[in-house]
Formats: sequence, C-alpha cells, structure tokens
Amino acid sequence: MGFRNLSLLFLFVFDTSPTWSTDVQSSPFKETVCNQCQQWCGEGGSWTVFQRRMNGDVDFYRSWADYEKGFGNPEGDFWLGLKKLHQMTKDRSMELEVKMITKDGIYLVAKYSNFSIGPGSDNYRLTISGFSGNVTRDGFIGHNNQQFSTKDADHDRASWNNCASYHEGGWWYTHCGFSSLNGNFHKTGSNKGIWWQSNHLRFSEMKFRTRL
Ligand SMILES: [Ca+2]
Repeated sequence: MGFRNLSLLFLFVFDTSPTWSTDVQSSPFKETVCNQCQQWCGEGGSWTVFQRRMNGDVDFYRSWADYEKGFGNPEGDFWLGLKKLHQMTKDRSMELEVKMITKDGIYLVAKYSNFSIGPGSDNYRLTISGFSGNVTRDGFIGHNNQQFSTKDADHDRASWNNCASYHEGGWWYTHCGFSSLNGNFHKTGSNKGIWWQSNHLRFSEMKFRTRL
C-alpha cells in the first residue's frame, strides 16, 4: 500500500488496531474491537489514535513537512500529521489519553480533559489541560500553549538550542520540557529515546475523542 493510500486510511480508519505484542495483549490496555472498521468502542464514542511507538521500525527524527503530513504505518508506529490533528480538533472540545509502557514494564496512563491543536499559521500550538491518570507526574506540565518544533523548525523557548534536534524528534517543546514521545526509539538516557518525566518508555500511544 502506497503512502497516498495510507493518507486516505488516516481519514477514515479511526483508532486502528495494532498488532499487539504478547505483553500488551494481556495488559489493561487491551480494548474491545467492535466492528470491521476497527473502531474501539469506549464509553461515549470512538478514539482517534494519532501517535504510536511500539516497534521502532519508523524513523521519527523528521522534517517539519513530514510532521505536517504524517508518516508511518497506522497499524504500527506512526504519526497522523499536524494538519489532520488541527482539522479534527479545532471545532470541538477533545479529551486526550496517553498510554505508555516503561522500559521496566510498568503501564502508565495520562488523561487530559481538554486538548486541541492550532493552525499551521501558529505552528500547530498545543492547548492542553485537565490532567489525571495513574501516572503521578504530568508530562505535559508547562507544555500548554507551546508551538510544535522539528529539527528544521525551532519554535521552542530554549534560545540556546533546538530541542527537537537535541531530543531527536518533533514535539511541543518548551525549554525543552517534561516529555518527548517522538524521540529515537532505540536510545536511552535522560535526553534521548522516548520519555515522560523520569520514565523511559518502550511503548506509547496517543489518542483523542470528543469530550463527553
Ligand atoms: Ca530553540
């Protein structure tokens, strides 16, 4: 399937079902696949997954243009794209859920009651609030109202460097911040890899739905 067709899939297949690894299948994260469109029926409506890291076979250290249009495999590691994120969140209040598995196999969930992405003319600024979940520390603390940055488009608050280059992935960085879920999958350490506060991760998934 070419990327052109994948792009169409992004528009119509919400919350695509990944090929779960064994430990994820047995985890609290397993959800019910309820129809042939692979929509997962949570209470009050279906989720749209827009980010997933599970295999490490997709390069996330990419350009602004790539992060705008999206990349990867919607059944595996992928980024939906900033343009679609803006289009799908601009008119209604959305809630966000972030699922993570640490390097040590601990399952984390962070939830936000308010989530939206601004237009490209404002560098896809993040609006996020209402944190809850089983993870004690908010990985988006301070990231509210930040613009998106990539290795070739520095919109962060750190005047001394480009956080997207330093952490090797596009994100709504501050100085540089408390999370980086689009970093290099295989690297570990405080400044590389995929991390949320002090947690180094081997799985992440981000999704939103209309707030009830
Ligand atoms: Ca900077």
